[in-house]
Amino acid sequence: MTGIPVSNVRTFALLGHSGSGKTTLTDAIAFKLGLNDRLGSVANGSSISDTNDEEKSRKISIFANSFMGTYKAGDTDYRLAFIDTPGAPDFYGAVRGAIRASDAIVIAVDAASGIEAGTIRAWHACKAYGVNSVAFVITGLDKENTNFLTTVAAIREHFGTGCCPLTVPAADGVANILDMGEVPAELEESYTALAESAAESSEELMNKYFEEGTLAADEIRGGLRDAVASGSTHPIYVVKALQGDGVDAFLSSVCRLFPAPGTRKFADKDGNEVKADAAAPFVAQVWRTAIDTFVGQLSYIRVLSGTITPGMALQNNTTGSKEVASSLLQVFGRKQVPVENAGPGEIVAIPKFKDVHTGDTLCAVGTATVMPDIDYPQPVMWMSVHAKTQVDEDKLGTAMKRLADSDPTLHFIKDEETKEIVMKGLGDVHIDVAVALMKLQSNVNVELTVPKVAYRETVTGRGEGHYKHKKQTGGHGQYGEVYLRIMPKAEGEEGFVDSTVGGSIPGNFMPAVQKGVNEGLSKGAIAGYPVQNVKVEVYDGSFHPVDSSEVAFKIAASRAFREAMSQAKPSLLEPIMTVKVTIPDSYMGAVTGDLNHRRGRVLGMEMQDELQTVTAEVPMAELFQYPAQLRSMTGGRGSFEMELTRYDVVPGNLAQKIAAARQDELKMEDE
Ligand SMILES: Nc1nc2c(ncn2[C@@H]2O[C@H](COP(=O)(O)OP(=O)(O)OP(=O)(O)O)[C@@H](O)[C@H]2O)c(=O)[nH]1
Ligand SMILES: [Mg+2]
Repeated sequence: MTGIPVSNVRTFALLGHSGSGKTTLTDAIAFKLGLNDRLGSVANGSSISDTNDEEKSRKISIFANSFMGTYKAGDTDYRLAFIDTPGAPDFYGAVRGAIRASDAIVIAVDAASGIEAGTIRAWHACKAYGVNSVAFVITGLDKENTNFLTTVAAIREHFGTGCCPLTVPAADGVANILDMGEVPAELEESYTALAESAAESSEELMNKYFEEGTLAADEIRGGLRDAVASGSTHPIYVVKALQGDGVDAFLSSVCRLFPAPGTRKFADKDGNEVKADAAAPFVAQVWRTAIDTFVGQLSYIRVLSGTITPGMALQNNTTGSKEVASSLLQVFGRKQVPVENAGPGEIVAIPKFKDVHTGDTLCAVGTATVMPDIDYPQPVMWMSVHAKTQVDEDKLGTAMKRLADSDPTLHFIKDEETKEIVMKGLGDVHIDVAVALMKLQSNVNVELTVPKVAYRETVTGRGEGHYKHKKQTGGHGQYGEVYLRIMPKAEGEEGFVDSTVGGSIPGNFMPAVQKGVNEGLSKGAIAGYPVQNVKVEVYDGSFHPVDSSEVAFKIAASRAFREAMSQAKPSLLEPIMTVKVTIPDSYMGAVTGDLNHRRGRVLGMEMQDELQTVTAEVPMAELFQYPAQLRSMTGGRGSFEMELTRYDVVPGNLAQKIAAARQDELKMEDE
């Protein structure tokens, strides 16, 4: 038992651009909280947070790792739960989970790089997903050519004058501006901003502020808590994590100013508030699922209400399964620290549930609460996955399931048209890491290829087809004759129309005729791709009272279809994606030029917070390598999303090439 009341729990996540120093700060905090007996380092692979082999070799975070510890601020013990998230857009799914689990967000800004695409994305995510309490931490101030006030100005310029420095560089490290006594001239404006924010929290303070023109540090502190809770003030901190400077000042302020559980309102699917009451029935949401080499599946929960203890019986209100919390753990790499209980705001990992997934709601038996799903970004990159050997093939299913269970942004889909297994993710790094994790977690080796495009065929004109299938030499003969025409299908029209009159094709053979047509539709006329958006009208034919059969009519229909297709100006269709590319303004020329190069059509541009969003329609075939190319074009400052919009005609010369390649492929399949 920690014995720490819910009002003294602080739960926050670190967000920011990749490389902005989140993990380095995490190591400094973890060391301060005594979670580690030495200061971990990203650079030398000893970080308490980046412990996966892939994280260590790439020197980036991939997972959202959570930590809990106790910190004394003044005479009071506080329970801190915090999450280090990855900054790379490829692992943005982890960030969404972490936001759901947190009451406050701290955005890291590297003084050497300033405000980056990842900083802005983090800020918008807080707004979009209901976190009011957002603070900033300036890192990297020990680097050359950096300046504290310049970075503060950049933050205020982007995110408003509610962003005010609270801890600042001082002669002997870092100091809290409210403890400085004499505030240096260059920080006076910041101090005034803090005083004004604090004054707005109560009438009493407001009156005093008007009368005296300023407030004392303690009065400001009192008012700031409300201002941080409501999001009218965003504290800016300075931490020199590598030197250990400013960590205490940061943590003390987090304890004093950040909101306690219950301040950020969590409501269930029906809109009922789930109160942060340690004595209420237990409710928690799974915000992350991890695969651990030793214990298997680990479900990370954020407790919303009530208190959980090891051995407790639970129900999963999302899947309906009955579960038991075998143990409560904190996991840092290979180290597992048992936790005795967890109450509102706390984060623990629970191993070996039967049927629990990310986003599920776990409750005390008899409690019906279901939390809203966590919203994840849609995939923007896909590759086909092929097992290297039969041994790999046999284990591929398990490997894919493990990965998909632990990463809601990674999808495996069997494409029925191309017969390939397609892995969809948020970018090339995401896909590369997934391949590495398959090897690491399941010892499965796979190769990737650019996916086959699911082309379609259609017609742009009308065509007539006729075939008489007649074999009447000796014995039981075969006879069926079909006349049909084919044309583009208008919206709402039937695809197959029987307009025969006078029983030229008897009704009982019409299903066989339709089968023959369907066979033709599934194979196409140009390159063997399925045909869509055509109308087939069967208008005449003939039959023989003895020799006609279903088979004969099916053959006749399929041959007539082929003839009609070839006359009806068939064309190849390809999937067209609508893409939204978000980039700093300076990359506009390069990015739109490149989109044109990809046969894209720019539909519009929109500017927000110095970022341009270009909307364009681009053929899917041109986008498979786009995430990596966009990154190299924009130095990692671009991001994009896309979705399938429609199918459109492939230009003639390209269509010929595709058809030729497809014919070769079909020949190979036949051999
Ligand atoms: N000089 C200096 N280097 C820093 C500081 N903070 C981080 N670094 C270095 O910058 C690199 C990236 O730091 P990380 O802490 O891994 O950054 P991150 O934000 O966790 O990055 P992602 O996990 O990729 O999003 C590492 O080599 C750190 O040692 C700092 O305050 N000063
Ligand atoms: Mg990191």
